[in-house]
Amino acid sequence: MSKETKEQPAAENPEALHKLKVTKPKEWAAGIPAVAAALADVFEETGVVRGPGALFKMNQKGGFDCSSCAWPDPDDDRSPVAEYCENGAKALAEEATTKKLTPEFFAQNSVIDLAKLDDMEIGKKGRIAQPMYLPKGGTHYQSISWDDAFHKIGDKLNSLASPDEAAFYTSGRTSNEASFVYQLFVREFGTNNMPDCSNMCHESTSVGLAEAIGIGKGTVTLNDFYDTDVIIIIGQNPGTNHPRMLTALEKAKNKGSKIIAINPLHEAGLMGFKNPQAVKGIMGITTQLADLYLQVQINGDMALLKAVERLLYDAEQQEPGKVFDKEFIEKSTVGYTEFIERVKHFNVDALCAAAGVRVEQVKAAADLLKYKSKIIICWAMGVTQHKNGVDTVKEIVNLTLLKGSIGKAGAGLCPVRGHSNVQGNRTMMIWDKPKKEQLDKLQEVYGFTPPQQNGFDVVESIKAMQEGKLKVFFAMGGNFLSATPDTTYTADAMRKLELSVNVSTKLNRSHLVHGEEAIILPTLARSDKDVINGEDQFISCENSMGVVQMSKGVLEPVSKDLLNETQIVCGLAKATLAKRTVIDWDRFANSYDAVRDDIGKVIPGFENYNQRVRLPGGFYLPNGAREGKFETEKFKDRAPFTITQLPEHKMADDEYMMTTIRSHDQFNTTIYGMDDRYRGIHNERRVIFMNPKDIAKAGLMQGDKVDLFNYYDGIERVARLFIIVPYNIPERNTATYYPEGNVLVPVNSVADKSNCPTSKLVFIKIRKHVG
Ligand SMILES: Nc1nc2c(c(=O)[nH]1)N[C@H]1C(S)=C(S)[C@@H](COP(=O)(O)OP(=O)(O)OC[C@H]3O[C@@H](n4cnc5c(=O)[nH]c(N)nc54)[C@H](O)[C@@H]3O)O[C@H]1N2
Ligand SMILES: Nc1nc2c(c(=O)[nH]1)N[C@H]1C(S)=C(S)[C@@H](COP(=O)(O)OP(=O)(O)OC[C@H]3O[C@@H](n4cnc5c(=O)[nH]c(N)nc54)[C@H](O)[C@@H]3O)O[C@H]1N2
Ligand SMILES: [Mo]
Repeated sequence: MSKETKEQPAAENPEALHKLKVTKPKEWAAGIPAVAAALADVFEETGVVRGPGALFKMNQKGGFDCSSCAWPDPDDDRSPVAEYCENGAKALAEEATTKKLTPEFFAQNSVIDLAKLDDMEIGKKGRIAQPMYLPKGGTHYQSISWDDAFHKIGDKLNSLASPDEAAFYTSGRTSNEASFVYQLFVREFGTNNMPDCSNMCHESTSVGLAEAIGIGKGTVTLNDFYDTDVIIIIGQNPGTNHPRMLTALEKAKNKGSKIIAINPLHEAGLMGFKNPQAVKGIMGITTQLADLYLQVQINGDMALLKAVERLLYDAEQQEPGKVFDKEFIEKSTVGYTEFIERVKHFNVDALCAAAGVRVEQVKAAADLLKYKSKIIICWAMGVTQHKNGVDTVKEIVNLTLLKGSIGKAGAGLCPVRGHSNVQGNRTMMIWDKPKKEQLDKLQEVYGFTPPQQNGFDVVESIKAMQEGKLKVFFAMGGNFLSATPDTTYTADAMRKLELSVNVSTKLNRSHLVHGEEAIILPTLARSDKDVINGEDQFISCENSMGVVQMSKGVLEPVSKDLLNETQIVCGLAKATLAKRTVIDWDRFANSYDAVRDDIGKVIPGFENYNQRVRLPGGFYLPNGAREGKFETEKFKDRAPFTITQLPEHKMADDEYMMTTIRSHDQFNTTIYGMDDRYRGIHNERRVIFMNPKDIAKAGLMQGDKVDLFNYYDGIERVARLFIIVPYNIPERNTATYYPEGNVLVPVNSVADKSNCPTSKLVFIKIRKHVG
C-alpha cells in the first residue's frame, strides 16, 4: 500500500506549538481595542466595501441576525449605527470572506494534506463554492452537480435496511424555515434520528426547566434586566461569548442592580466593561460589573446554591415572611415542606468548603438576596455540561421559587443560549425525542405517519456509528467531529460510515474525517443575499428570549452555485422520496412564505406567522412560566421544588479537575485567531491553566510542556503537548480550550437525564511531554 492510502486524515489539530506569550489578564472587557480588533478582521477578510457596510445591517430591524450568539436585540432603542459586538464582527468576517474553494483547490490538496493543517488554517481557506464529492477510496474531493449529489444521497438512503440507519444532525444556525422542512423530510423518510448541537449545549437546561417550570426555555425578556435588583451569572463568560449582554448589564447597574458572578475563573467581562458604543466607553471609563465574585471550584455550584438556600432559610426564621415569598410558594409550587426539611439540615460550613468559597463571601451573597425578589439568574455551559447539570438547573429553580423570583417583571430564569437559532431549531421540532402531540400534528396536517420511537441524540449517534448501526450521517451545518467528545473514538466511528454529508459554508475537519464516501453541499450564510425567482428573501430565527424575528442577508454570495438550506432539503427530499412523498417540496423551495404558512399550522404560537414576522422587531412566543403559569406535566400548573444530591468528587493525589472553555478568538470549532486577549494568552491555544501552587507541588514550571491523560472505562486518553500557564484558578482545577481538550472527554461521561457530554469536568493527570 502506498503511504497515502495507509495514512488516515488527522482527527485533531496537529500537536505543534506556536510562540506563546503570556501577559497579565484583563480586568474589564470591550472598549476601543475590541472595536479595532473587529474592524481589522472585517477589512482583512472581506475588503473595505463588503464588511463595514454589512456591519451596519447587523441586528437592525429589517437587517440580518448576527450568527454569533442568541443574545436578544433591544425591542425598541437599537443603536442606529451599531448593534453588534467584536465577536459578531469576527463572525461576519469569517463568513463574508471573498476567498473561495474552487475545484482546482481540491484537486491540488488531498484530504490527508488538508487534515494536517490546524483548525484555524482549514477554516481560513475560504467559502465552499460548489458541491464536492469524495468517492470511495478517493484521495481528493471533486466537483459534482447538485442533481447528482442529491441522487447519490437519496439512493444511499433508500438502500438502507431501515431509515434508522441514517442520522440527521443540526447545528444551531439553521433558520426556522429550513429547520421545519428538514425535520419534515427526515420524519417522512422515517426516522427521529435528529441529534443536534443542543445535545452538547443547553440540553440539561431544556430537560431541567421542562420538568421544573413546564417549559424548556428561559422566562425573562431584555426589559427585565432594566428593572431588577440582583443578577446572578453562573458559569457564563459574556465578555467573550455574549458581548452584547454587557451593554444590558451596564444599563442594569446604572439603574441600581447588583451583580453576583459565580465562576472558577476571574473573567474580564464579568468584572468590568467599557462600552464601545457610549461616549463614556470611548473615553476609557469602565463600569465595574460584578459586586461579588464567587470563585467556585469546578462544579462547586450545587454546594454554593445549597449554602445560599440554608442562609436564606435562617434569615427567614429570624424575620418570617420577609425573605421567602410564602404567598407565591403556597399558590404556585409543590413540595416546599419536604424540600425545606432538607434545607434545615444543610451545613453551611461544609457546603462552602465543597464549593471552594469562603463562608463570609457566601453570606455576602445571601445578604444581597435576602430582601430582594427581583432576581434574575443567568447561566450557560459552566452549569449544563456536568454530570449533575440537570440537577443544578433545578437547584437554580429551587432558589427562584423560594424567592418568588419568577413570573413577574424584573425577575426570572435566563439560560443564555449559544448558537443564534438553536432555540428556534428545537421549537421547529429538531429533536430526537419529539412529543407525541407534535408527531400527531404532523400526521394530521400532512397525512403520513411519522416514526414514533425516540431517535439518537449526539452521544447515542456516535456510539451507533461505532456499532455499525448508523451508515449515513447527514449534517446541516456544524463540525460534528471537533465539537463532540472523545475525538479519537468519534473519528473512528465516523470512518465506519458508508456516507457522510455536510451542508456547510466553510471547510472544516468533519469534511476531512469521513465515511467511505463523502459529500459537501455548499450553502448561503446568514449575511448572504437569498434571492428566489428574482426576489430578495428573508428567513427567521428565535433568540434566547423567545423573540422570533426576520433576518435578511445583504451580501452578494461568493458563488452562483450555492443553494439555501431549504432548497437543499427540498432537492434531497425529492430525490429520496420521489413518488412516495405526500408533500409538495417545490412549493417550499420556491417560497419561504409557503413554509411559514405550514409552520403556522403545525407549531403552536406561530399563527399568522407571515404577518407577524414582518412586524419591526418580530414577536414573542407564548411562555406560560413567564406569566407565572407552570404547565408541568405532573403537577398541574404548579412548579415543583426538586430534591437534588450534592456531587462528590474523589480524586487521587495526582489527579486534577479539567474544564474546557472558549477563547476570545473562536466561535466553537471555528478558530478566528490564536489569542485570548482578556486572559492574557497570545499566539497559542495548546495551554493548560493551573494554580501556581499545584504547579509547584507537581514539580512543574511555567512554560513546561506536558501531556494530559486519563483512564476512563479502562481506556487511556492522551492530549499531547500543552504548555503550563500559571493562572488564578482554584487549586486542583485546570482549564484547557475546546476543542483541543475534547480528546479527554470520554464518550460515556455524560450528564444524567440530558446525556450532555461533561465538557466542563473531566479528571486528568499530567506528565512531562517527552520529545
Ligand atoms: N464569540 C463566541 N461567542 C459564542 C461562542 C463562541 O465560541 N465564541 N459559542 C456560542 C455557544 S454555542 C455557546 S453554548 C455559548 C457558550 O458560552 P459560555 O457558556 O459562556 O462559554 P464557555 O467558554 O464554554 O464557558 C463558560 C464559563 O464557564 C466557566 N466554568 C467552567 N466550569 C465551570 C463550573 O463548573 N462552574 C461555573 N460556575 N463556571 C464554570 C468558565 O470559566 C467560563 O467562564 O456561547 C455562544 N457564543
Ligand atoms: N469540550 C467541549 N466541547 C464542546 C463544547 C464545550 O464547551 N467544550 N461546547 C459544545 C457546544 S455548547 C456546542 S453548541 C457544540 C457546537 O457544535 P457545532 O454546532 O457542530 O459546531 P460549530 O463549530 O458551531 O460549527 C461550525 C461550522 O458550521 C458551519 N456553518 C457556519 N455557518 C453555517 C450556516 O449558516 N449553515 C451551514 N449549513 N453551516 C454553517 C461551518 O462550516 C463551520 O465550520 O460544541 C460542543 N462541544
Ligand atoms: Mo452551544
